Amino acid sequence: MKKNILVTGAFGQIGSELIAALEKRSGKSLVVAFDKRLDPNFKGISVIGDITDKELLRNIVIEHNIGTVYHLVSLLSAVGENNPELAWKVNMDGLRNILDLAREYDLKVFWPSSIAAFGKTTPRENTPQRTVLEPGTMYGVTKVAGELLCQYYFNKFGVDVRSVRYPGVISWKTLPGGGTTDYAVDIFWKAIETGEYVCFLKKDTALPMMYIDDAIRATLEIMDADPKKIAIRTSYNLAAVSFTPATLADAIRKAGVPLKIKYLPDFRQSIADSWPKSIDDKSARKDWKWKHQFDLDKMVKEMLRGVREMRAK
Ligand code: AKB
Repeated sequence: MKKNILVTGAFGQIGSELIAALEKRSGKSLVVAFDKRLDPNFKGISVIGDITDKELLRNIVIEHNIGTVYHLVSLLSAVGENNPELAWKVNMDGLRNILDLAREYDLKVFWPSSIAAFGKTTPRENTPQRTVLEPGTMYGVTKVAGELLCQYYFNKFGVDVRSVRYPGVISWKTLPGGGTTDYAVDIFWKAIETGEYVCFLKKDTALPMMYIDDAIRATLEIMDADPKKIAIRTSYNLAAVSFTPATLADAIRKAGVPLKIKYLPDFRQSIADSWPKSIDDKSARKDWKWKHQFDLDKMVKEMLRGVREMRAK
């Protein structure tokens, strides 16, 4: 019998759009959504619970005949710094539960790492796939530990777990929750609502970013790839565009939206300063043919259209 799909962190920024994409193409496979809170607009099967509750997850796997898990639950960089203990618990215990169940029930797993796995000692321009990993945030620590855990479960137990290091993901349907790259989403809402934005990063802080459609496609493509092509079982570097707040503000103005911007950096500045400015993702491009489709102008156009559509609802 065809096995079903579980998405954890289902109603978050990436989960909500991944579920829609999976439902579109999954044929007869059911997609089961797992999160800590219900989305009242979600029409499919959902289970509400705590990712650290392994027996609950086991019951879902058995009851819903799960064969694949997209494990997206995570506390992001900024919220993680406000509660490092919880970040460790949710991010590490959650991943460990999923990997243990994958081993027991032969599940295929996707788990995202992040540019947060890098730190101050990493080369910041065109950051290579294999390089120094000394993150300065608890979120980053859980990403490095998580990458190694994934590789360990693959080597030791044959768990087919695949991963990419997401850059900042830009989307309009669901807001991101508590990251350092969130400014690049907030700015679109403020530009349209008030024409003014106060940015929590300095104007010249370059960070790697990606439009949500590219992030979802990368996620599906790495999971569809022939296992023989997945040479990296920690996590693949993944890139699309890199820009600063000032460049993004210019691109929004160029698209016809007047925008005044002020810069008031807060604690997130030092997180951003420890991350790469740009990423070398040639391994992903070579191994499973990754190719981004959204450059800065195309992304800005889509974001402005999407935010306007949401506001009209
Ligand atoms: C964050 O800013 O914490 C995330 C990430 C880059 O992983 N968006």
